[in-house]
Amino acid sequence: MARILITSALPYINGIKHLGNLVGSQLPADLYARYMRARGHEVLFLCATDEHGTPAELAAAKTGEPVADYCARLHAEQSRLAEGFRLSFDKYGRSSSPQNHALTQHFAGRLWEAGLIEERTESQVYSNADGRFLPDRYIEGTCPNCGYERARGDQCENCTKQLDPTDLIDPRSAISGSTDLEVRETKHLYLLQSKMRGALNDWIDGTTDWPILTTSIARKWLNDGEGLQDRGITRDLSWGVPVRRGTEPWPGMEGKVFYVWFDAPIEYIACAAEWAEEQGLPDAAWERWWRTERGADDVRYVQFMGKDNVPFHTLSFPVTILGSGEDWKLVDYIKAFNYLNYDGGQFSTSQGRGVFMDQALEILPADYWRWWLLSHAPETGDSEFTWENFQSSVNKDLADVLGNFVSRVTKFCRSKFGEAVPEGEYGAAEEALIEDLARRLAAYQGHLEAIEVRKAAAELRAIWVAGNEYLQAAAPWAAFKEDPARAAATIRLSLNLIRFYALISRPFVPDAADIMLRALRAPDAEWPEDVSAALRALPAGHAFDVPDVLFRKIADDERAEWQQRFSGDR
Ligand code: B3M
Ligand code: ZN
Repeated sequence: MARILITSALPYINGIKHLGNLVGSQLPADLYARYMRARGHEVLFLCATDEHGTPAELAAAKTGEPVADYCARLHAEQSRLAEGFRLSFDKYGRSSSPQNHALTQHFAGRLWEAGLIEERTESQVYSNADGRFLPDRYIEGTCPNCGYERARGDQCENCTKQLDPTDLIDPRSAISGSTDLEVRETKHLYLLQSKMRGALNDWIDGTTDWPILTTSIARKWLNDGEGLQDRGITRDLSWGVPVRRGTEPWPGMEGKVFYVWFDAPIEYIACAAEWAEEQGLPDAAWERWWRTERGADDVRYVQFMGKDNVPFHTLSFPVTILGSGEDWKLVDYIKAFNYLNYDGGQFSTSQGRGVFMDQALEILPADYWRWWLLSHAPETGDSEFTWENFQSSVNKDLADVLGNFVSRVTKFCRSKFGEAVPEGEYGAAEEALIEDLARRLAAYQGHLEAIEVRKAAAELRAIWVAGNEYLQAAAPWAAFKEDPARAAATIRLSLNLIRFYALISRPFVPDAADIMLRALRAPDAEWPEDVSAALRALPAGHAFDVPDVLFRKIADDERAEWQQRFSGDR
């Protein structure tokens, strides 16, 4: 039995996430966590809301709530949706937790002592009307290059020229529109990432089994000079982790907070501490996951994230960890995802384009979405959600293949043999199926262990199909008259197959799996280590119930209506 620490990238607090966000990290992380638990490993699966930074402040300002209240409300909302999608986090924490405050300040203190933090004075635009410094992208004005009137202080989106805020003609605050701006001096902390280049290179060299998407991004940033620049880790904001050196004040840094990308990954650690506190466990209970000298050397740590987050996890966060000089656990494996597009374009929060987590659960249960998203995970390249594809996957894979098998077998048995597993000797057809399934199960497990999500889904579907083909060929409804014993054997095997399907499908479709297991009165069944034994687990005479329809079909007119509703043209 292994110990596996799993984290998903932390969703930003501002607003409800769309299905592309879900499949880019949290959902595949859940698949892996569920599978590893089912195989008997000890798993700690953590995620949290990423609550600091300007977007959170602005979102709160928009609703008129104090930012702390806004974050508390959105955290509760995101937790509810995570439960709705059956994301089996051991803890869904908050980057604004006291644990993260303390740890972030602790790391800053250690990095300072190690000579990896430098204080620098710089000039920045201050808005008198807003009473705050403005980050570059919150300054708007006319582009000196192309004349576009809504260029941002970091870049003109019309001609793509990189800009400094002082390049803009007629600059104004993007928050209030005020032109009462001035340039003021302000002091900030810089993390001297470049000093850690050697250590990072050694570490990445030592990782032999990382997926190409991850290492290529890491190496590009590490070696092309651009990536490993010294990085400002503080901001002039009020919402965030106050700048301190450990528990000491930081002279000259009063009223400032750490930059959100400095404190967010540290929440992976703090979240374990939040988990231990919630469970009423001592600190040693979370430290054995995170501190190598307290046992975390034995832990396999796997991170899930979208590809845009890779540099922060392969460079910035490791700089924090390695630079501290302490015995913190480093990530062992990073699984990164490309993007999911929506119906010929992108998901867009501002235009209401695409399906968001709350809307998805309003129209269909979690399993429908889990199955489609995971079986189309954007692994090797970007992938695309279309309603036609979603409808056909749900109707074919879930309703016609898995759902129909369960309903046909249980109903036929009830009408011919009653609601209990019939007696019946397995013959050549059953043995051939068992052999085929044993091969397929091994492949399926291999894909899940390698976190090859689409391949795992494809193998699972093939396993469902194999059972259907067996049943179709054995045709117990026809055999029943001539050879009732043969029909009984087929049904005995098929009922056992439902149990087997439930167990192995559970990481993908947990609710359907639970319904199947309850109907078979086998709720505590465990992962089928041996197919032959698993398909004999329910003995003759074992009672069952016919479950309700597992998956309903999506009709054409519903599909058309949803397509219209989520198109963003409104
Ligand atoms: N919140 C960005 C994102 O969701 C960011 C991830 C933080 S992981 C420490 O894409
Ligand atoms: Zn321009």
